[in-house]
Amino acid sequence: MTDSITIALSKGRILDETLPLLKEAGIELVDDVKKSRKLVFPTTDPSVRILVLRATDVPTYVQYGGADLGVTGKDVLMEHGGEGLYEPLDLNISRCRLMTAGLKGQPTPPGRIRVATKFVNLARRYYAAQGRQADIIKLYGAMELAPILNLADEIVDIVDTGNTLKANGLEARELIEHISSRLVVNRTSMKMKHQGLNPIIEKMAAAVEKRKQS
Ligand code: PRT
Ligand code: MG
Repeated sequence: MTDSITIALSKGRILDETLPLLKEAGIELVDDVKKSRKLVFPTTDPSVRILVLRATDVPTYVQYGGADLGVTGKDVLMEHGGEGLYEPLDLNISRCRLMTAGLKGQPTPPGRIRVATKFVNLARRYYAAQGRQADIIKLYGAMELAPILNLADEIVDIVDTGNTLKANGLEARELIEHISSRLVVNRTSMKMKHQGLNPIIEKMAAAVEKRKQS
């Protein structure tokens, strides 16, 4: 099915902001994603179907061609590495910052430190680029606990308002990257299905521009 298109979306907060953009590109879900237990959704465009996945699985599906297009956070893409993917469009949604953080008023100790994060690849690259020695500890959630329980000197995590850090006695330290969600495209699909994909990418780009204007 060379002309059918599969789009992988991230469930959770990114999904809520992606659906209106897709709608402006003429693609609407037939079912209510929130109420359904389906993983594959038909759309109002018979040639387009949508997968709703964990954000961290989106780059993997698109890389291996399980999906032609995907939407996920830049943080997730940086951790994945972006292999096999084009990143043609910044959707300017789900914006936040990727930061280092530690216990308030306790500066990072000199020398080798322990860093807890779910972004292990990204953190390893970041500290190496800074010329700092860091042992990276993989966690799957509640990173804020790690410094409190002396599991780590610092964490690498997403910060939006800063309320989560503050509520746990932590403070943000260094900005690693400004984050927003991106449209990614499988490299082979981009060549083989450009006739189907280009109009979607262009319409989504127009929808993003329109929002910037208003
Ligand atoms: O639940 P699961 O493990 O599958 O993933 P998830 O919880 O990371 O998914 P979800 O739905 O929260 O979406 C994650 C994506 O949204 C991230 O990859 C970012 O690209 C983007 N995003 C934008 C955020 C935030 N803002 C955000 N505030 N992801 C997470 N947060 C969390 C952060 O981890 C921290 O716990 O919110 C807390 C910080 O918020 P403040 O406002 O207290 O600073
Ligand atoms: Mg979550």
